[in-house]
Amino acid sequence: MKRILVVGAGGQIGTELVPHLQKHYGEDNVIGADLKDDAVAKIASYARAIKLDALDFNAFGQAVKDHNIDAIFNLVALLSATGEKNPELAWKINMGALVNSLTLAKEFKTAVFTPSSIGAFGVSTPHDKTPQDTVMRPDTIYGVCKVTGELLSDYYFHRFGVDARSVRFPGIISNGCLPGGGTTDYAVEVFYEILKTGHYTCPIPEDSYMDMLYMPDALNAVTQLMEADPSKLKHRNSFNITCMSFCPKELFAKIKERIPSATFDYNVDPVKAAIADSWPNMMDDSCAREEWGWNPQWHLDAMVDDMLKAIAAKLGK
Ligand code: AKB
Repeated sequence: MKRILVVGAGGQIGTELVPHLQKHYGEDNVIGADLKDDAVAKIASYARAIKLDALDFNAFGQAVKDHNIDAIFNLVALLSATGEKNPELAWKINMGALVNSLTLAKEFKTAVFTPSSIGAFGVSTPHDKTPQDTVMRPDTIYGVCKVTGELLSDYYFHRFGVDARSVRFPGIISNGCLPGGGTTDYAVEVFYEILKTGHYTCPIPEDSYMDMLYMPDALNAVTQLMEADPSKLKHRNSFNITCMSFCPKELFAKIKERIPSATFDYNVDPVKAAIADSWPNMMDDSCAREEWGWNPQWHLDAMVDDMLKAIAAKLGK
């Protein structure tokens, strides 16, 4: 992998994935693309940047051709909670970018990485030690897109030999760019609110468990999987990966240990609560560990310490 195009590069994952890929593959070999002018301007401050609508097949194809791309990282997505507000738009954007990525990968013989998610699971999935291969009947349009994307990516691999690989990301906690429109966003928002105001009102029920991952582990997962020996991969789209599982009450207790004056209450959003309830409590990620050496490092205490330090510095506290 030498020439990489990251589409949807201005979001939570892309903002940190582009510099991570630059470190691995060289600054000039990574191009960050986004639809929005302000995102493109931001990416241009640390990487090669282009304005691109990933739903515009011809423009996307031209970019792959012009830059001699051999790996597409497709991060374009409307997340779970936003998707429920406009399911048709979520399908159009999430599937449009994926279908274009796979079609171009077939045409230009590139690899493709598209994240799947814990959102691919639903209420009928076993919630504890959720197996790699299990019932997948999601209850959100986001999840429907993720399951379809997994199936389509495996189809393109088996039918056309497209090197498509993917992970099922849990909630990703990070201190770069804020997430937006997800169900797991509370686990990022809380750090900003506590450091800004000392108080956080949580939209997720206090005892709702979800898998979580700190950004440095998420970034390593992407490069580790894309560099993995293909002969060792029994699965491709997509691997369960996780590191932590906690509920709001447990995360807030960890923050309060460090900031005793912090206060928390709940104003539960029924849409987000139902989504959180339908997702796994803790996935079994043994296939990722066995097939490509997944071994996350950032557990709850270390993550909380690092988030508080980084966000306090960012806010000038
Ligand atoms: C969301 O909450 O929608 C995302 C996800 C877990 O895929 N963060």
